[in-house]
Amino acid sequence: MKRRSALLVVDVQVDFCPEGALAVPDGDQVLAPLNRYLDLFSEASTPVFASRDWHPPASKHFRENGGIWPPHCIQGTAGAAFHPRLRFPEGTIVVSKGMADWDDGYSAMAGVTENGTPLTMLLHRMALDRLYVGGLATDYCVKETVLDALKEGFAVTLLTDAMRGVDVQPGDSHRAAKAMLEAGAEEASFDSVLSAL
Ligand code: VGL
Ligand code: ZN
Repeated sequence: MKRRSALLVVDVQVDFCPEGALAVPDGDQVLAPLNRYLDLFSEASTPVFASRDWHPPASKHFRENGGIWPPHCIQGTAGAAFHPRLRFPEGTIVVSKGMADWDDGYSAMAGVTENGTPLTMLLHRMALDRLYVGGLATDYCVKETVLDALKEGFAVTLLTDAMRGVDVQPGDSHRAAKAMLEAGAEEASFDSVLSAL
């Protein structure tokens, strides 16, 4: 059966790019390949979702409250904005996550739209069952999003050239990619996506 696809761009926000509050090494390197994918998918009328880390000013996710991260992506701040060089098409659906002070919010599947609709529910309602996923960071939000999506029965294709990891421990991103593939994700290049659409 042919699957109905969506593109999910995970957390490409100012704070995760160089000079941001929680900069992912080479995080801005995802911009060019993602823009290429965004053009391709919007030309094919594929729905586009953009998740964002959207934390309250005090969160147990942050170091000062027992978490492991410096404060980042605080709701409404400049650092929480999508990177200005990302060209989201009109109609892109924004999904916010990590909004409660007890919530790490790593998985975009647990995020909600501006109307409060959970992403998973919306994907089912739109009859979308394959997700193409890229963004930041490979070893946290991309990984948790992909593992959740696979558990929920979605097919997932990793846009490997359009993601980067934090690598708190060297090799974390590599291990994350391996875990996602072992859980059933597929990998794609620009050309393979082009012929699959
Ligand atoms: C993320 C660390 C903390 C991510 C979010 O988007 O991968 N990583 N918060
Ligand atoms: Zn976060």
